[in-house]
Formats: sequence, C-alpha cells, structure tokens
Amino acid sequence: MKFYSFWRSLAAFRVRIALNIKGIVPDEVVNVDLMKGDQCQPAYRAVNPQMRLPALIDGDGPILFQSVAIMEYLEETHPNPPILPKDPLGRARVRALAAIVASDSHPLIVPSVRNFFEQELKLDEATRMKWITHWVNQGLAALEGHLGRDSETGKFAHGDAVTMADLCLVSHAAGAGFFNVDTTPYPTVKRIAETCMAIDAFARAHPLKQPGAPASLGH
Ligand SMILES: N[C@@H](CCC(=O)N[C@@H](CS)C(=O)NCC(=O)O)C(=O)O
Repeated sequence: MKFYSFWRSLAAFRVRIALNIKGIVPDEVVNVDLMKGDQCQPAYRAVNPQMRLPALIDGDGPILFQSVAIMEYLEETHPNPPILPKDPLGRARVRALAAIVASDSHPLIVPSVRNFFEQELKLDEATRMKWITHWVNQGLAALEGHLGRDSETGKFAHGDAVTMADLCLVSHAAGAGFFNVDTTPYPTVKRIAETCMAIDAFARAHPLKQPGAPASLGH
C-alpha cells in the first residue's frame, strides 16, 4: 500500500486515523509538500489529476482518492473494527455528520482556495482569515447543533463506538486549531474531539506528529 500524505493535510489526517484503527501500516508513505505546491507538480498530478491529498494505492491500483471514499474502501476491505454502524439509519447519520466536515466545511479553507484569494483576488490576510474563521465556525456550529441535540450522540459522535463521523470531527477540530478558532462555544464537539485524541490511533495520526511537521503552530 502506498499512501500520499502531508503532515498538514486534514483530509490525510482522517485517512491516517482510519489506517491506524484498522491496523494497516502502508508500505510506503510519499510526502507531498502542500506548502511548496508539490501537489501541482507533474509527478503528483500524474497520480491524482485533482491535485489534492490524500491518495492511496492498494496493490496494483487503481488510485484511490477523496478521503471519504478511501475510508469507505478501508471499511469494506478491513471491516474490523468497524467505523460505520450496522443499521441503515445510523450509517446515514454518521455519513451525514462526516459530510458536514468533508463536503461542506473543509473544501472552503483548503490551500487552493486560500491561494486563489491571495494571488488572484488580492485579498489581504485579515480578509482571508475572516473567510476561514467564518467557515470553520459554521462547520463547528453545524456539528454542535446535531451532536448537542441528538439522542444518538454518546461518548462519541454516534453512540459509544468510534465512527467515521469522529474521524471527520477531529480533523475539523484540528483545522480550528491551525487557524486559532476557539472551540469552547461548541462543548459537545470539543468533548468528543478530546475523547478521540486520547485514543492512540487518533493521537499517532495527529498532523503535528507527522514527519516534517513543526513542533508547534506558533500562535
Ligand atoms: N474532499 C477532499 C479534500 C481534499 C483536499 O482538498 N485536500 C487538501 C489538503 S487537506 C489538498 O490537497 N489541497 C491542495 C490544494 O488545495 O491545492 C477529501 O476529503 O479528500
């Protein structure tokens, strides 16, 4: 298995947790430096024409891309321990919570969006940060709205076992940390993120624990 990753990638963080939970150790991890723009270089473009991380090649391929699709693939090929509940309603809820992060929130703050604001629209740092903090907060508020209200919420986002919703939730909480967004107004999200990050499979996958990461984010 060959895993294309970068310490700061929140989508790669989600997949790293899934790999750890499933006890899968990739044979090779290829570092694609998002801060240097390596995702746009021909070498990686040939792997993933979308120029996004993560990507995974299992055996002879084909290439797997999009973190949610990769997590679902890992779930189907390595069902134990599961990261989706068994019942259809539970699965739908977990996938929907995951989509708040992976489909609706995270895409608004990725490097290509931030770079477009800076290089094409010439937006200053304060305006760019206003955009980022707004959408990070919107994602946190949406998660809190569901998790704080729903009887299905337990120790984790869905009951008392880890699911894909938690993998996405912690990636969004880490993103909040990157951009110095306070998660205190979202107590259920904060509690679940802290509960997850105390688990070894989550802790080992954290962006700041990866090769090339700085010791801290320095803010
Ligand atoms: N929906 C995708 C998002 C992938 C994505 O945007 N990844 C970011 C890093 S977290 C990336 O590679 N961005 C490159 C860029 O924006 O230029 C997924 O969940 O895999």
